[in-house]
Amino acid sequence: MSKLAQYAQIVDEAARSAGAIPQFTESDPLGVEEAYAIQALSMERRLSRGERLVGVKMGLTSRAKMAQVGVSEVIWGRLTDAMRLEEGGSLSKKRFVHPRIEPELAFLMKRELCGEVSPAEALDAVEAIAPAMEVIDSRYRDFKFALPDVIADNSSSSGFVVGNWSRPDQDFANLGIVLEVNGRAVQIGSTAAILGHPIRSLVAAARMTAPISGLKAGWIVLAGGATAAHPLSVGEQVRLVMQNLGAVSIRVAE
Ligand code: OOG
Ligand code: MG
Repeated sequence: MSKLAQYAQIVDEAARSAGAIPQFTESDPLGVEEAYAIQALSMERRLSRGERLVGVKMGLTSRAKMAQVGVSEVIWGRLTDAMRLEEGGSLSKKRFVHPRIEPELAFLMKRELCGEVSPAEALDAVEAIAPAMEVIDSRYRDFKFALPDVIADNSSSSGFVVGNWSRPDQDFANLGIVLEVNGRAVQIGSTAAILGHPIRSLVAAARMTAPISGLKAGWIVLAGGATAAHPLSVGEQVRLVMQNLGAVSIRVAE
């Protein structure tokens, strides 16, 4: 087995067993391209077990997120059907190492989008938008990583929940965001925190996924956390309220 395939097996098994691993970069100064190759190989393992690719997540598209994890490059990862959580449902905390949740805006793609595109072209490829939350769970000890580590680990993605879809022909440049836990606001922000306008995240997604032929019709694209992420505890009821777009919620079970 090649080194990259071995690393892919390590992150994949860490995700399946919810066991923390040391950072690869502690012993091996991986490059970004190698890291994306590991991500692709670990995703192949999931797909060979029957999971289906349903979209991508963008990461570190806001200053709050960059500051929280100490990495300041935009990254992306893959979403599968098995990662999708039911709106209003619950997640089982023991399936994760140290899960956090963050408010996101989701795009539903009407058609393919690949390579260098303008914000107007990106918007034209969107079928709908929705409030969403992503559950991130770095497989690295203490949630600490360097850029290649987090990319290899599917950019920490481990779950997502999407609310009701709305038409994209409305102004979503600066929508208010409140992330509530048990009815109390824990994070407050705006969609403007996402690269100044969330559509810029979709433009970046089209460019960065060009090596896999870009975004496909029917895919979901998460634009990236607009605020810092909230660490989850058992018993919490988490709800995101997004101005004009509605709310989405999830409960944290044992
Ligand atoms: C990396 C993933 C970042 C986002 O929305 O910015 C991300 C992490 O924070 O562990 O999903
Ligand atoms: Mg995220």
